[in-house]
Amino acid sequence: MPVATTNKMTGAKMVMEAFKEERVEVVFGYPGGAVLFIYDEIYKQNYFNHILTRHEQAALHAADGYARASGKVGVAIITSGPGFTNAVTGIATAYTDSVPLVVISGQVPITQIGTDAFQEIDAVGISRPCTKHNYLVKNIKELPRILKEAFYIARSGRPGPVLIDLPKDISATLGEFDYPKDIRLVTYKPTMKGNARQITKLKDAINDSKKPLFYIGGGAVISNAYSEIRELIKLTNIPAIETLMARGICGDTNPLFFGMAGMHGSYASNMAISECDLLISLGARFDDRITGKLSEFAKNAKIAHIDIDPSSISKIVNANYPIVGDLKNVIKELLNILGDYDKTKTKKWLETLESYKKKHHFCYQDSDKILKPQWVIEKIAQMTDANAIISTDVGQHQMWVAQFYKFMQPREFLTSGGLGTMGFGLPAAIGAKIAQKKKYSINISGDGSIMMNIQELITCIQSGIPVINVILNNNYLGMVRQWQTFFYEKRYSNVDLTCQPNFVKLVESFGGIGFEVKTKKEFEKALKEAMNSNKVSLLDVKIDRMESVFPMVPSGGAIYNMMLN
Ligand SMILES: Cc1ncc(C[n+]2csc(CCOP(=O)(O)OP(=O)(O)O)c2C)c(N)n1
Repeated sequence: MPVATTNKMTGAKMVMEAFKEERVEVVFGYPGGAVLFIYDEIYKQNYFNHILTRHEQAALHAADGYARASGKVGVAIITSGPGFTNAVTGIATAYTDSVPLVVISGQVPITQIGTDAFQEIDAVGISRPCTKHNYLVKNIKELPRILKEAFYIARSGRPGPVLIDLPKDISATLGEFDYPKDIRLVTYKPTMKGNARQITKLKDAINDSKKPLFYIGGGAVISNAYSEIRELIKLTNIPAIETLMARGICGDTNPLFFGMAGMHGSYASNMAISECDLLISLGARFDDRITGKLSEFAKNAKIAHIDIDPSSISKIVNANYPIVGDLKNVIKELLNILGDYDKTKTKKWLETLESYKKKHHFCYQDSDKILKPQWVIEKIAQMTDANAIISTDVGQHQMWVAQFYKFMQPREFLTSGGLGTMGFGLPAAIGAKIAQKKKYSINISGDGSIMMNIQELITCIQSGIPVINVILNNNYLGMVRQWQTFFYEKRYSNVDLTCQPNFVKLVESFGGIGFEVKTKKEFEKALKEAMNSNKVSLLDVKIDRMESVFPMVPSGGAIYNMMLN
């Protein structure tokens, strides 16, 4: 008797069906020979939108920006060989910042793997160190399960990018689409609940501590724990600091928030780390940009480390109170058992930190002759009234944004913290605008960084995505210039960018609107116009060339030794 084959479809169609099951609303990608069957199916379907970027790296950053802004899984499709290698920077960027992505790459047909076929590359091998998990699909029968697992693995536990390398012949092969309802992975079971005994020990440690400090990292954003964290801070009166990746968790006007920590962190936050007696890490990973010289880091403190990823606990700094679990759950549990914590205990400690805040806060010497980048950033915050998602590239502008923009909520700031990828900002802003249509999506970039993915302006035009680009133009690879100023006796080796395109004409040639800005008045006028236009725009803002980012902890130094100006 013939077997009913109602569920039979090609591998390419299975990919579409899985996207439907996973409620994917947007896919970013770039076609090529190895993914032609998939693109043929994309043509036929009408339940998700496909955004054609102009470079595979940008497809990955756009999917990443979408994921960061929405909290959902970002999806990208790329072709084999150069399509895949172009995408590696985007995959690695997402991996370092724990961003959930499902990436489908085309591969040469199974029979040609290992033959140096046209556009063959070992995608699984190359991506091994920069994906949370990866698959080479060898049999059509495996594809439904692999698709289901990929979404699950990408978003669960410590999120990250998952790669599915799909040979072209498999995308054309017919098979049964039995999409699994449940996931059964014997070796992968993220711990969601923290150990009750450990949480009680942490509670006791908090009670015993005279100078406790919450050190909040990107995990707080990922686990959507911000309201619990704000409650915890309020209930205990314990001061808090954030890493770059956690900006917005506390809300910048919170009186118990003492700023961003690390190499370009606030004086008060770095002193708080150096003087606290209990450092409570909430989803932070003790990056070297925060710790500085390890032997001097939080020398007087016992360390509590809460993280969903067991391998990150005690990896860099030994934890006295290790707690594996989802941050939101652990904090809820902690809130349950804290009882009547004596809020007055931290009074003196807060006074000390307040005095540090007063002594050195983020500041700059404003000028009416030349635009200061910090002023521009403050103005953007003021004019958008926190109704914006800000993405950045990498360099001085990134640090000024982290210091001077008033972040009131998480997921308002998208930046490549771990890998530090120039070229991230514009494509990430595209993804962000799709995720949060009602908010302004503003990419604040440097004149060096913007050139790394400027072709994506045309993606914005073609897909009707009105991203605002503000270039803080100092005619330098500014951050490198800053290091050369202080640590290489002003030998400005290969950082001069005085030769640059006419950015206004450039964006106009793409079909957007541009403004050259030299004064405060021009800036306000241009930004207003850009915000009202609903068009792709670019503001070329000429800033003080020699402005530097302060405070600065010299690389490898102790974080209490800050260069303050
Ligand atoms: C892809 C990549 N290449 C090189 C670097 C090293 N790098 C870090 S900051 C920087 C300068 C950035 O200059 P610009 O974009 O003009 O920003 P600014 O520092 O002037 O604000 C460079 C080259 C990097 N982070 N990423």
